[in-house]
Amino acid sequence: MPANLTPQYLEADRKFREAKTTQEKMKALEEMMATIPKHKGTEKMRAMIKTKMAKLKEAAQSKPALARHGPSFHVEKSGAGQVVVIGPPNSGKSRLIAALTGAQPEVGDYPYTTRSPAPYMMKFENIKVQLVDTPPIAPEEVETDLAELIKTADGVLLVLDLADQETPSTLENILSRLKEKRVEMAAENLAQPPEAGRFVKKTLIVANKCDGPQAEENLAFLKEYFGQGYSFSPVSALRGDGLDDLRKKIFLLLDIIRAYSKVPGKKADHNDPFSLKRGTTVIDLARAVHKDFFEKFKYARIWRKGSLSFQGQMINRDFVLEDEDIVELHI
Ligand SMILES: Nc1nc2c(ncn2[C@@H]2O[C@H](COP(=O)(O)OP(=O)(O)OP(=O)(O)O)[C@@H](O)[C@H]2O)c(=O)[nH]1
Ligand SMILES: [Mg+2]
Repeated sequence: MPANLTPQYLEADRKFREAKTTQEKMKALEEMMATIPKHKGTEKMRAMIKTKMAKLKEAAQSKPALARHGPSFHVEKSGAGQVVVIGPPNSGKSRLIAALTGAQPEVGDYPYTTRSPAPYMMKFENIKVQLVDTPPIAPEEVETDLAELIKTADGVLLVLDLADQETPSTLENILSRLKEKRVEMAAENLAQPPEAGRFVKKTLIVANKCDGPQAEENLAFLKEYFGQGYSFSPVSALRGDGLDDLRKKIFLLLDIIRAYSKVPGKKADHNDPFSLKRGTTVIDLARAVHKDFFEKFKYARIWRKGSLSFQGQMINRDFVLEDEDIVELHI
C-alpha cells in the first residue's frame, strides 16, 4: 500500500536527518509522528519512529560505556581484496563468516560477542578474499578505529538481521553514524573519486536470517524504504541460503579481474591468476608478472573466453583486460 506522505511529513523527516542534537532529533520525530498519515500503509514507519524515540530517550538517560579494544584495529591485507564485515550486534556477522570461510570465529546468541577484528580467508573459485570480522556497531557511535578500518578496505559487507523488527531504524542509524565519521555506503563506486576527506565505500547489504517467519516482509520493507542506492542480498548463514550467490557478489564488489599469464607453447595455469583492479591494461599485468616484462615489453597475445576475435590476437600495452583473459607476454 502506498504511504502517501505529506509535504509536512517529508519536511519533518528532512529535519530529523539534519538534526545534530538529541533535542533537535526528538523534536523532529515528534513532528514526524504528528504529520504522518495514519493508515495501514504507514504502520511500519510509525513503529520505526516510535522505536527511534524510545532509543533516543534511552541513550539520553544512560550512556553505556563502549567496549574498548586493543591499541589498533589495523588488519594487514592479504589475498585478492579485503572486505570488512560490519553491522549491529547479534546480526550474524561471525556466523556468516564461518559459513563463507569454514573458519570458526566465536558466535554467540548474545550481543557483543566479537571484541576485536580478525581476518579470515574466503575461497572464491581460484582466488581468496579476506573477510574481516569486526565488533558490532553500537547505537551511539561508530568507533573511530572501526571507521578507519572501513576507510582503507576494498569493500564492505553490512550484515543486518531480518529477524529483528527494528532493523530499518538500526540501518538508518548506522548510515548516519558512519556519516559522522565521513564514511558513506554506496552500491557502486563513484565515477569520480570523492573530494578529500570523504570516503564512499562500495557496500553490499547482507540481509541475514532470511530463515525466520517475518523475514520476507521485513526485507520487502527495507527495500521499499531504503530503495535505490543500496543493494540487498538475502541470506541465511544458518541454513546456507544465498551463500553461493553472495560469494560471487563479494567477488564483484571488489571490482577485480583475474588474468592468466602464459608462456608461448604452453597452457595457462588457471590455479594461479593475477588479481588486478578492473581497468587494468596489459602493461600493468606485465609489471605484476616481472619487471623484465614491463621494461622490455614488445607486444602480447590474448585469448578471451567466449570471444571469436580474441583467440591469440596481438594486442599492445594499453589494451584493457577483462576477467579471465589469458595473456602471452612477448619481450
Ligand atoms: N536463525 C538464524 N540465526 C542466525 C543466523 N545467523 C546467525 N544466527 C544466530 O544469531 C546469533 C548471533 O550470531 P553471531 O554470528 O554471533 O552475530 P554477530 O553479528 O557476530 O554478533 P556480535 O559479534 O555480538 O556483533 C547466534 O545465535 C547465531 O547462531 C541465521 O541466518 N539464521
Ligand atoms: Mg561476532
